[in-house]
Amino acid sequence: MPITLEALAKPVLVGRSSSVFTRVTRIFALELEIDHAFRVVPDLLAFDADRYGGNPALKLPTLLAPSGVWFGSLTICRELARLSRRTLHLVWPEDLVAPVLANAQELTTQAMTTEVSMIMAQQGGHEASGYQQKLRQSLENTLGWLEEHVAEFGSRLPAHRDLSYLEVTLFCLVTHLEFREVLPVAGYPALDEFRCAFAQRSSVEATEYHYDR
Ligand SMILES: N[C@@H](CCC(=O)N[C@@H](CS)C(=O)NCC(=O)O)C(=O)O
Repeated sequence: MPITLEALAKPVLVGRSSSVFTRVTRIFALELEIDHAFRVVPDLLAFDADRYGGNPALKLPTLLAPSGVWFGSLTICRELARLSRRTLHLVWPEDLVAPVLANAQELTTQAMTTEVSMIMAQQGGHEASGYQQKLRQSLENTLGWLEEHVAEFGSRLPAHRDLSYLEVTLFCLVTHLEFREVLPVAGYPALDEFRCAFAQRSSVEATEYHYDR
């Protein structure tokens, strides 16, 4: 059915409760107190863009808002911030001027993408190819780098921040690796400490990963 944005009573987030990129947007929506609806994408192998809220890349999440259709987690989080009545101090990727923070953001979002590729490749039922082995190595190298540097992030990010895209994405990545049993985080004590500290937020508790029925 075509999307009539004007008819929306409230913004609709199109995604999955088991999706790493969707969780990023759900945490932002809760922290920003955006009243919204959630529409589940039932089949990630569907070829029809309408199933993904209209995203021609066949990816989720997508936000349907009165202002238009927004593709991808960062784009969505920015629109949620514009829609919000709250004046939170948000830290975006472009605010990360220290190399360690900018690199951490790059590596975190790349690791999320790598993990998605690994999971989607398994759905095809293929045997592990040389490229899939490279993806795993890339993920392990990246987790090693993040483990080495994560203790610096807290002190280098602005002290008075309410929320940073870096910390939300890193939290969603680390917990998703556990949830999908891609990589046990037990071997990364500093990342695990970060995870425990960030998990104190109520927005985290309300967005626990689970499979939609
Ligand atoms: N750049 C996108 C990436 C979104 C993405 O990869 N989403 C995954 C779900 S977590 C997806 O759509 N997977 C289906 C596929 O890769 O075909 C974003 O930032 O939201």
